[in-house]
Amino acid sequence: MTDTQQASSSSHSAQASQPISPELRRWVAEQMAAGHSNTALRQSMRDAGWMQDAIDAALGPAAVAAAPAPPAPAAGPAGPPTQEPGPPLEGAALYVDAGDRQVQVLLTMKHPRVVVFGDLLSDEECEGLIAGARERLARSLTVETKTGGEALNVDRTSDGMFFTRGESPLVQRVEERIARLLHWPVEFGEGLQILRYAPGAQYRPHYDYFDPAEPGTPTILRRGGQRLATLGIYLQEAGQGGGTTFPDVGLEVAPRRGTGVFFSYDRPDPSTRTLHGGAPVLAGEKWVATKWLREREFA
Ligand code: PD2
Ligand code: ZN
Repeated sequence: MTDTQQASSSSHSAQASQPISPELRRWVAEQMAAGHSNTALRQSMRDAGWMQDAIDAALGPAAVAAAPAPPAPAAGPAGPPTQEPGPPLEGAALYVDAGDRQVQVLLTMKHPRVVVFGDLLSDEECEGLIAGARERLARSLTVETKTGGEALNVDRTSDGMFFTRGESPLVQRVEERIARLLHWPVEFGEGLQILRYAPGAQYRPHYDYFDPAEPGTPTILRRGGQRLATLGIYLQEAGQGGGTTFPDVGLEVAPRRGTGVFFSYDRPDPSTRTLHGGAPVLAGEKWVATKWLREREFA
């Protein structure tokens, strides 16, 4: 697998004779339109169990010629998107320029790809986001990949809300800073989500990408494509507990106010080691903002 959404092996199972369904043709056209390479798509299909003749039929010269051209990259404040969201970290930088702020680099990890940022938001910005969200909180839902809808989830006991992108000067400023920091256009991000965890609340370990094997995922992906990366920013520290955990690698990030934890996943697969959770809050209240970055414009 490469940087593409996986061709679901459940909907396109490997057989002796593999007809190219309209659904597969659509998937190929969407992936090409999103700018994924022919080589990457071939690897995705191989990984999903397709045989070479079916891959050639789906991705040969005739199919490629019939597909729409990839769109011109969107020019956001961070410039055109690169392959993956993420900060430039060459030369073991201590700070990353986020436009209106020099953000500290506190920790980097390669696999999973994790970066912890210090001083990403000021105390006033954290308080402003909490104040704007407080009256709009509701028990958190999670996106249901089984149906493409949303549902209450016992694994997630926080309250939450979403700001619309750019809905206030503060939200806009924070989003522009994130776009510069991670070199990913504002338009490719979901609205900022705010979560509040009361004592005992937690978010059990999960992946943030949409599981390609689930039947509701194609519906979800129509709006902006796959999630590629997550940035969580702590707005208020719990008195105790509430760290962000990465169980595959034994990492726990302390939820210090103004600090951000970024992680990216170049494929929607557990091999990215991006299983992560919000540890139970043991005392006080934890508030966190989450920004998810998509493959394409999230309109
Ligand atoms: O609140 C957190 O620490 C947390 C942990 C894991 C939030 C999310 N995931 C999320 O919003 O996806
Ligand atoms: Zn998560």
